[in-house]
Amino acid sequence: MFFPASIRSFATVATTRNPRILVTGSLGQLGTGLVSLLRNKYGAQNVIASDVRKPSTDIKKAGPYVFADVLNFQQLETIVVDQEIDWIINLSALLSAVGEQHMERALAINMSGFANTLELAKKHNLRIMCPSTIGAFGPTTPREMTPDLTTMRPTTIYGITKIHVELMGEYYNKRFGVDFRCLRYPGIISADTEPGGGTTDYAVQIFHSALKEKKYNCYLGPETTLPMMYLPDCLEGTVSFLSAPTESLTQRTYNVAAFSFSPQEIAAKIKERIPEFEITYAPDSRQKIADSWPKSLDDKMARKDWGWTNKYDLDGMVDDMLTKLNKE
Ligand code: AKB
Repeated sequence: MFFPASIRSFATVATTRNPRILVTGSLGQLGTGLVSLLRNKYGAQNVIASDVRKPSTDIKKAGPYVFADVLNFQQLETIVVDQEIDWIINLSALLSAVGEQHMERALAINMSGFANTLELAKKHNLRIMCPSTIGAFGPTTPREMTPDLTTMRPTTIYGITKIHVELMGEYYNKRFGVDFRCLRYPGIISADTEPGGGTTDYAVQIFHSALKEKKYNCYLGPETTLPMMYLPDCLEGTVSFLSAPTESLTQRTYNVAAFSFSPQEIAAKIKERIPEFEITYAPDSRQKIADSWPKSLDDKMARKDWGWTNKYDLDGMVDDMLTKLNKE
């Protein structure tokens, strides 16, 4: 049966009371910061953080935290019903490099886990957001200023599962009116939280090594340019996208970009600030993955439709990362 999107619009929820939000996979690189921003905006008690691990005491103190495994539909549904959830943000995923090592688990979490949350969104009238990635593109995609709609033949399990997320979410939106929203994130650089198992992780590790050891051995070659973004921009952008009026969205999946750099470019920026720093290169299996991804993204639709903008450029990000990590 076809339900027009307007019937399932969530504008009513947003205008009558703050949304109640469940964030899955909240202990990953993005989750802690996203939960905290959402709590500032919508109230601490309205944002339920969840994951399959024990949280730190600080996280536990900051607001509600529950165990939630995206593979367990019934358990998720209990949380959605008991906690009167309106929005679900599914951050549970295995990233590109680790996904190649644990293919079955990546398929399960990234596809079946997402399918559970999407089905819950349909059944309980939820807004659902699940990130996609530059990894959804592939070696036959145009690599410069890659647009939202283009050739997409990813060659990693991660990319394949994220294309699945995009297509299934858009299908549920068209067919059942589910308010599905999706951003294609570039590599995310963060000071307080560590990435895990991605191809772009080097862009975080390099800062830690530069400060501790004054050297870094990079697993990607010097000229491997990839799109990147600083975490504060990623989080602000995500919250703004989540709260954008449904009518402003002309599509459901958007590229978002900030700047691009290669290992030799970021190393030069660090060396300007830490002159003793030296980088060496030992490309491994992640090189092939990085070579199949875009060098830069065209995100004009996100900028036009819901006002996406990045505050940090490359120099601003490098300065802020070094300041924050130096304080630790
Ligand atoms: C990864 O490297 O796998 C992720 C991504 C770009 O989605 N950081």
